[in-house]
Amino acid sequence: MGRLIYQVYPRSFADSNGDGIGDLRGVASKLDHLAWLGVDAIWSSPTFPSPNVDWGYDVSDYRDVHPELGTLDDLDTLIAEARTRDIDVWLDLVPNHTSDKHDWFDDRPEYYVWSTEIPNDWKSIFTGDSAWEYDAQRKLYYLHQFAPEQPDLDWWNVDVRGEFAQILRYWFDRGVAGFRIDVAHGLIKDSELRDGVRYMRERPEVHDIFREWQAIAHEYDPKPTLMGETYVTLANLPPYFQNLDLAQNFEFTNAEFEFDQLRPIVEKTLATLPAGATPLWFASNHDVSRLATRWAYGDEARARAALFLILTLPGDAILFQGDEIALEDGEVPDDCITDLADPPRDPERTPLPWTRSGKEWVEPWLPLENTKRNVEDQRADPDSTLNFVRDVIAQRKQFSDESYETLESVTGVWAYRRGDKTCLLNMTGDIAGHEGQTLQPWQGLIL
Ligand code: TEU
Ligand code: CA
Repeated sequence: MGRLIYQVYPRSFADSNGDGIGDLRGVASKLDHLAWLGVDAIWSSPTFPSPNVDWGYDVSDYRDVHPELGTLDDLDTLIAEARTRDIDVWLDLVPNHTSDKHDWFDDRPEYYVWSTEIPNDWKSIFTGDSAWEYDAQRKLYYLHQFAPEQPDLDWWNVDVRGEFAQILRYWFDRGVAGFRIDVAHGLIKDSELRDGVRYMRERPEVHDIFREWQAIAHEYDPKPTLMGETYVTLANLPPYFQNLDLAQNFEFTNAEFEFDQLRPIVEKTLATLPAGATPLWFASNHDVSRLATRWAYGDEARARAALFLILTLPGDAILFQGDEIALEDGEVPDDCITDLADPPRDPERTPLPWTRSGKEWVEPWLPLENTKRNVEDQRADPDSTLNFVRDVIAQRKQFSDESYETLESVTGVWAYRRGDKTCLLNMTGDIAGHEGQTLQPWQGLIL
C-alpha cells in the first residue's frame, strides 16, 4: 500500500544517444533522480519491437526490445540498476491485439478472431467504422477493436493463453516486477459475437484469464504486480479486483478537478472496492491531456492541489512523467502530429524537459517547445512543484496504511483523516479556513 508508481513514456523520457528518441539507457541514467523523488515502481509504456502504428501498442515480438529503445541487455541492466535503488520495473503488456506484422498473424491465423461476413455492429475505437476488416487473401474478416493494423487475439483459444503464460514467465524470470495490462477489460469477446458493445468488452470470462496470470505471478517471490487498464465505470470496477492487484479507476481520472465531482467519486470508490483492495489514483497518462493542463489550466498552484490529492488519498498513486514538475501539454503543430487517434495524443507525449535550454533533446521525435518548467531549475528551487511533490511523497509514507475518513469542513475544502494525520485541501481559488487554519487558494496541508 502507498506505492508511488511512475509512468515512463520511454520515447519521450530521456535520450542517451542523441537520436531524438528516448530510450532505456536514458531511463537508467535518471534512476538516481527517480529514487531521490521517492519512486517505488516504474511502469514503462511498451518497450517491445513494434511497427509503431500505435507507438508500441502494436507489438510484433513480445520477447524483445524495440531497437530504437535499446536491447534486451539494456533492459536487464535497467532492471538490475533499479533494484539497487529499491525501484521495481513494470512493463506494459498488450494482450488484446498484436501488430499485423507479428509472425502469428501469418503463421497462426487461428490465434485471431475471424468471420466469413461482418457478424455484428462492433466499431473500431480508432476508425469509428466497423471493427471488421476484410482480408482479401483469406477471404475472411478479422476483428480489430483498435486500428486495422492491430488485429484482436482470440482469447477463447487455449494456445493464445499458453503463449501469454510463457510470455509472463519469460519476463518474470528476467526480473520484471509487474505488468500494466493494456485494455484489460476487453481481451475476451462474446463467443457468439452478438451485437452491442457489451458483447465486445467487459465479458465476465476475462477474470479467468487473470486468475491464471495471478497463479503464475504467485510462482515468484516477491510476487509481481498485475495492474489492469480497466476502462470501465466505477460501478463495474470491483470484479476486476478478484484477480488483479490494481485496477485503474478512470471515473476518477476522467472527472473534472472539482470538489463536487471528485469527492463523491473518491468516497464511492472507497466504499465499493472489495475489502483489502488497493485503490489507485492518477490523473495523467499517455492517452489523456496532462493534469497541469486538463485539471489545472496551466495554473501551477492548482496543479499542486491535484498532485496533493493524488498523493494523499489511501492506496497507490501513479504520476505520469512530467506531472512532478506540473508539465503542461506540449504544443504540436499539425504537420508534426504522429498519432493515429482523433484527437491526437501527441500533446501529452512530448519530451520531458530536463533543462531550461532543452539541449538534451536534439531534434526530438515530437517537438519540445516549452522548457519553462524543467527538472533542473525545479530541483534547485526548494519552493518548486518538484520539491513539493517530493516532500508530499516522503510524508505519505507516514500514513500509507491508514484508512480514510472524510471530515466536515466548509464548501470547497476537502478535509480527511489518515490515521493521526489530517489532510486539508482548498479546492478553490480563494482563501479558505478550516477550524482556525487558514488555507491559501489551492493549498494542501498535512497536519
Ligand atoms: O488504450 C485503450 C483505450 O481505450 C484508449 O485507447 C482510448 O480509447 C484512446 O486513447 C482514445 O484516444 C490503450 C493504450 O493506453 C492506448 O495508448 C492504445 O492506443 C490502445 O490501448 C490500443 O492498444
Ligand atoms: Ca535514443
